[in-house]
Amino acid sequence: MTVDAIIEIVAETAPEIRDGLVNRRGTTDEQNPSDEIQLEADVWADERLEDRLTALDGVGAYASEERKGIVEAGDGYSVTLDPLDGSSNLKSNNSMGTILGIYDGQLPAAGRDLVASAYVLYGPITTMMVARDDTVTEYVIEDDGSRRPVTTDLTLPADPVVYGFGGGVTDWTDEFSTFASEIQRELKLRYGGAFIGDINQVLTYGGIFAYPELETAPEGKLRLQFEGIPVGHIVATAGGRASTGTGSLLEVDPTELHQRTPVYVGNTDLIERRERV
Ligand code: FDP
Repeated sequence: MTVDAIIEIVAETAPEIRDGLVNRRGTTDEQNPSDEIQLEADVWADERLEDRLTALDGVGAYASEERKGIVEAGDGYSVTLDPLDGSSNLKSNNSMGTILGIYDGQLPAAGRDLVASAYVLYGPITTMMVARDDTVTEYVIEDDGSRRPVTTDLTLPADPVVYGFGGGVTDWTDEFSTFASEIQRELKLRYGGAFIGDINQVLTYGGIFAYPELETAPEGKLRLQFEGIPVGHIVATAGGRASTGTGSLLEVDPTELHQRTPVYVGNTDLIERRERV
């Protein structure tokens, strides 16, 4: 069925994206719709995935963090991609990811329209986390693009261990600083600068990731449609909670494709504590 085929295409493309990074570390002269300078790798990964996904029967629309508009492809699911999440890590050779959302509805779409979400992590090994049918499965992706499940029914560990908070400390709001100083006394810092790398730490060890609202950017940095909702869905399906800091991230109705949002994801009690501050 189409949902399987979409996930399959992203998995099959992952080794090719990984292999192609080495010669695409430079920047382009272009900016993405969020006014960030695009890397050659961002544009290339987006084009690869757009070509393959829009050719699939049952894909109705394709949208990505790297292009302004929606590519209409016929009738069927709306597919969103952050083709290379955390691509500024390419310069320093650190982890990056690809984030996928599959929505049964027109874009921009809310969390309730998601039928599946997934991410690929380009770490020392290539893995894929898939949330669908109320369960999360972690796969290893082999060099030929095939997938092998390594963890089924993945759930967040009950006792949280790690935290990662984005944004400059001097740009944090007083409210967030108060919350952060409590957490910093309880958990161990793990922040690598790529959402997917940092989220995988939280799903593995338990804890909290936040890219909060900032004094200079009240909407934070991460994109609701391409990053917040799909990753929030994976964390919620694994038994955690995804929030804007004041309410569920999965209940937000996006008004613009590229809108940003504060993101808080991780163990439910930690996220609820933030919502109560
Ligand atoms: P990047 O700018 O490298 O694409 O998507 C935005 C993102 O990375 C996330 O992956 C990451 O969590 C965050 O930005 C890192 O931002 P900071 O550099 O401000 O820490």
